[in-house]
Amino acid sequence: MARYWALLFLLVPILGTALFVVAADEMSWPLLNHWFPRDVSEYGYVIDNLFMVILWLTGVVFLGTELALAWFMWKYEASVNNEPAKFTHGSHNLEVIWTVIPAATLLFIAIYQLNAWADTKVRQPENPGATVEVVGRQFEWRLRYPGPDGRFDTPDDLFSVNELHVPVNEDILVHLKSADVLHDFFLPNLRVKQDAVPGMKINVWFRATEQGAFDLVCAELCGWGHYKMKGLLRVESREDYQAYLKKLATEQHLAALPVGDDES
Ligand SMILES: [Cu+2]
Repeated sequence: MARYWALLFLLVPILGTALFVVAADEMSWPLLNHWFPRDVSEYGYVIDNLFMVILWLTGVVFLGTELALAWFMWKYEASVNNEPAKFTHGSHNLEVIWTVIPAATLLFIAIYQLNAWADTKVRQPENPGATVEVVGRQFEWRLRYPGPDGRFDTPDDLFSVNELHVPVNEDILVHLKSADVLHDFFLPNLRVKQDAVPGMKINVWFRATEQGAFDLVCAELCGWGHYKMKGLLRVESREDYQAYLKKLATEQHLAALPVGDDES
């Protein structure tokens, strides 16, 4: 009777695995497709591959430990097991084994992901097609383009809020800042996620391979209005991008006051 507990705990690995399979299988279960959003970036597959490698590693360990737990609960259930408990003082060999295996696994992941890290965090594009400054503040994204002269902090800088336009198939360089607290610049479809830290300018880059409108969200719980810190990434042709900048320039030069003048 009491062995039902072992069966109950056995449901954890079974249901856990089933949920992952269902969530990943968008063909059979389109409504339950909670896996990754569509990847529209040059390096997205690198991040996804790394994620899958780590998921398989941790998945196997998860199944192993959960199955062992259920098995021990079944085998050593007190009401059906009359043998007295045996106490030991541990095993030196076991300690060595379960220290060395995780250490080796972590070392493997560290080496395996070196290229992904380099591509997304170290090898900054030398001649980006567009540069934009993104400032997170409670609770919006403030955007600034350098304008025709290609330089920031000049009178022709262009400003907008929450709607980031970038040209397709070009390297985009983002100068990421925060005006108040920690925010997190997250472009799920481009697999780009970077904290915005007060007092720092952090460079982020990506290359979108498809035109369209995608989410730009804050992935850091940054205050009461965090939920509404939602912007839009519009990936468009170079012509449309230029036209957008021109429109911003016209609007801002018509305005009596500089639009979106940044306090940061
Ligand atoms: Cu935020």
